[in-house]
Amino acid sequence: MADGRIEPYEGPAGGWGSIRSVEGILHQEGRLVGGNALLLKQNKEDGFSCVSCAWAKPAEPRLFEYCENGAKATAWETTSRRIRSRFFAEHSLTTLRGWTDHALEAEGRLMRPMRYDPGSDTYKVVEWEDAFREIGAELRRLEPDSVVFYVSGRASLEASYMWGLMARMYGTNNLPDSSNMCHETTSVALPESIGVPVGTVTLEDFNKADCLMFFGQNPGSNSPRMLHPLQEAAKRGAAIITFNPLRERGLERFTNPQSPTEMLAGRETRISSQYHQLRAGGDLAALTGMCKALLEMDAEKPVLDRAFIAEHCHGFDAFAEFLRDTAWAEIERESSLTRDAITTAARGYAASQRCIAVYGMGLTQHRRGVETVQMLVNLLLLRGNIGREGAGICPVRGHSNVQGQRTIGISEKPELVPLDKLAEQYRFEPPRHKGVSTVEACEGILKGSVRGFLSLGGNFLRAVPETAAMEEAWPRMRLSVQIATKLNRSHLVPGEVTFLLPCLGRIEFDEQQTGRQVVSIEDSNGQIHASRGMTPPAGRQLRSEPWIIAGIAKAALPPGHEAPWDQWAADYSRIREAAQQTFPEVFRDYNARLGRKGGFPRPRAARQRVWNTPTKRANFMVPRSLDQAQDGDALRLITLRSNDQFNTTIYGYEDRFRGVSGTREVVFVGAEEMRRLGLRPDQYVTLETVADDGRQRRVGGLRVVPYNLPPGCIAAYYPECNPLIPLWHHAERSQVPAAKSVPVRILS
Ligand SMILES: Nc1nc2c(c(=O)[nH]1)N[C@H]1C(S)=C(S)[C@@H](COP(=O)(O)OP(=O)(O)OC[C@H]3O[C@@H](n4cnc5c(=O)[nH]c(N)nc54)[C@H](O)[C@@H]3O)O[C@H]1N2
Ligand SMILES: Nc1nc2c(c(=O)[nH]1)N[C@H]1C(S)=C(S)[C@@H](COP(=O)(O)OP(=O)(O)OC[C@H]3O[C@@H](n4cnc5c(=O)[nH]c(N)nc54)[C@H](O)[C@@H]3O)O[C@H]1N2
Ligand SMILES: [Mo]
Repeated sequence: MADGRIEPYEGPAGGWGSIRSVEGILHQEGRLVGGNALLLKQNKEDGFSCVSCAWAKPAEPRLFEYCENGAKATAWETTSRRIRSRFFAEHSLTTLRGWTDHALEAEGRLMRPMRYDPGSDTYKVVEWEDAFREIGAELRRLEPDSVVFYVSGRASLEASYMWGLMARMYGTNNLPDSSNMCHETTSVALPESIGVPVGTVTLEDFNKADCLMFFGQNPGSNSPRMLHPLQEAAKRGAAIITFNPLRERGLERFTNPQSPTEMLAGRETRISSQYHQLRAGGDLAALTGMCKALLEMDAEKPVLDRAFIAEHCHGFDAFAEFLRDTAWAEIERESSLTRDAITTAARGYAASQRCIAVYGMGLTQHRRGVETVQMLVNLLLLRGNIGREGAGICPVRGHSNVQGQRTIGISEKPELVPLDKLAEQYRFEPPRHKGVSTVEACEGILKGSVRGFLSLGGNFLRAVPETAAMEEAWPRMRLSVQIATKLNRSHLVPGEVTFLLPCLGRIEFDEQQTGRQVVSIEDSNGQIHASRGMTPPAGRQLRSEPWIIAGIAKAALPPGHEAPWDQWAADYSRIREAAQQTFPEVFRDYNARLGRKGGFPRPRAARQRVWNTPTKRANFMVPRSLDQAQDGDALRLITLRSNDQFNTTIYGYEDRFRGVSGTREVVFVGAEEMRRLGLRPDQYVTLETVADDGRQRRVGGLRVVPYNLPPGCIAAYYPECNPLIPLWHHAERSQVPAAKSVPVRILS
């Protein structure tokens, strides 16, 4: 890997940089002519749902309803590059384990089902039917609870429904998904506070809000289509109040690459009206401070929505007492913001009538993430900002259908799934005990209790913490089955019996017995809509996810555990009918409503101020304390996404906004820490985890990049830094790995 170029980027988010970047990847993936036409169908009524982020798709789309990173995702999936069987004959798995994440996926689409051959340490072609027969035989020999059925959040509602049912008929609730590393914190926090597991806002609310607060979410890279409503909000004078240790360009200024006037005039819109660079994990304290400031302001002049609190909320008095008892000194220490700064933020909020609070991994991936999300809800409740037009809570989900998977039954928690319904519908006795989350699956793999692992997409080994120990333990498993579009690290660490099964991507035509199929997904704003394939499949041997799941289910399930697997694989509208029967409230008239323009919304009671909580009210939640972690004088490492990646998929080495090009082997360090630690720019260092569990965790060869960061925290890229995250370092209760405050020291 070249040393790369480090140069501050002065441009806005969007703008010409964005256009050049899209052209670059279309060219690289051999998609120059067809690619542009395809992009016109992205996020359209008669087209496909983007395979990148989960941000809402408007019912009245723009001509170009895609962004720089959506275009990259499309080019990456529809690439003209192919992995032929010859490739595997020529490269052993041992060799391939020396390749980078980028190099592996850049080889192109997987083309044939493969079985690992331990003798030659290579993958060899297998026929689909043989693969199913062998996988079925292995599964029948294993204890159901020793097998894990992981899903990454891209699989459609239809595939996810079948996957969940297959696991339960097999006999286990071991159904972790990527959400366990992501917004599980939200799924634990919000039901207790407001009685729904998801956000409460729609796209129209964004057009009506006069205040937006951003906590730990980076729209410029991770949900760039959101920059349009953000820009419109900024232009109409809405307050945009941001909390982030880093100054992220998309939250600072934006030029709409689809507006000729803005592009030609070089006109930028300033986005955030206030930008607070707090320390990593400082949000719980900062939010507490904002609530406290509101209470203090209210003593002078009413700013609380007393009527809403009296009619709809529970626990206000205890919460107010907690705020009075919490000293500003503690708030300032934990957040690293001044009382003045926090009060200014509170004033901006108090001046608004309709406020939306947006958040992402900067809140969920911390030890005290659940309490932090609940404190954000407290702040909204104080001014009645839930269940009202132009206001609400907005967790920005990651994968395009990760929210939908939970809706349609992918969960390790049996209480979240209508098991009685499934029992009745399919005449079997579903397992009633809890399954494993992602962290628990990792624990099981480390101690040997997990014997089989099936993965519907994703790159589990690269996405989870504790990379070294996980890779060491994986080969002791009996069975590893990976269903995927592109080659990644998780495919290169085999179990005793290992299959790699190539599937169609969402952008491709999905022809089945009854014709071309449509799938559906639920976006981050609770809207369920259809997605149609638009391009010929990359190869004749590729199969759809529902077809593959049907094949495994038929081979693995004991007699008497029957569902119409073949009918479902032949006609996805039949899967939707079945899902409608299982979840009648959410998926009422599923097939009919899917055909509507813009799809249909899932019910979210909190929008109507109906509170499905134990108290039947919206609850003010009081945290145990304000400190995130007892990490002493360790630095808090934030693991970041670049603008040129989708999770473990590394498109390239251009993190334009952060001015890093040609390398990912860097660590961002603030001026004060540079001085304190005596570091020089461009010096190479090693990061070491600070933990007293007797295990050494290090990542070396990182080039020091001076960066605007508050004292006490540094930043580097995910997944390169995952070897540093101890498995036990996760959010309390939600078990989301605390990837935004890993305790480390710098060795130079
Ligand atoms: N192009 C692209 N799009 C994506 C993805 C991708 O990798 N690439 N991934 C998808 C997925 S699965 C997800 S979950 C989302 C992730 O999208 P985001 O939620 O935006 O996740 P990150 O980029 O990991 O981090 C978000 C921000 O949190 C800030 N941050 C870190 N620590 C703290 C903190 O303690 N407090 C505060 N207030 N801020 C903090 C970081 O500086 C960063 O700006 O995006 C989805 N969309
Ligand atoms: N340190 C650190 N770790 C993190 C995070 C972090 O911020 N910091 N973020 C966490 C988060 S938010 C998430 S969501 C996880 C992501 O974890 P995963 O969802 O497991 O990982 P991805 O990188 O999204 O998976 C990419 C792979 O999916 C496969 N794929 C792509 N499209 C399809 C398809 O249509 N079908 C199938 N079957 N396969 C497909 C391709 O083979 C590709 O290589 O990582 C988590 N890990
Ligand atoms: Mo995610």
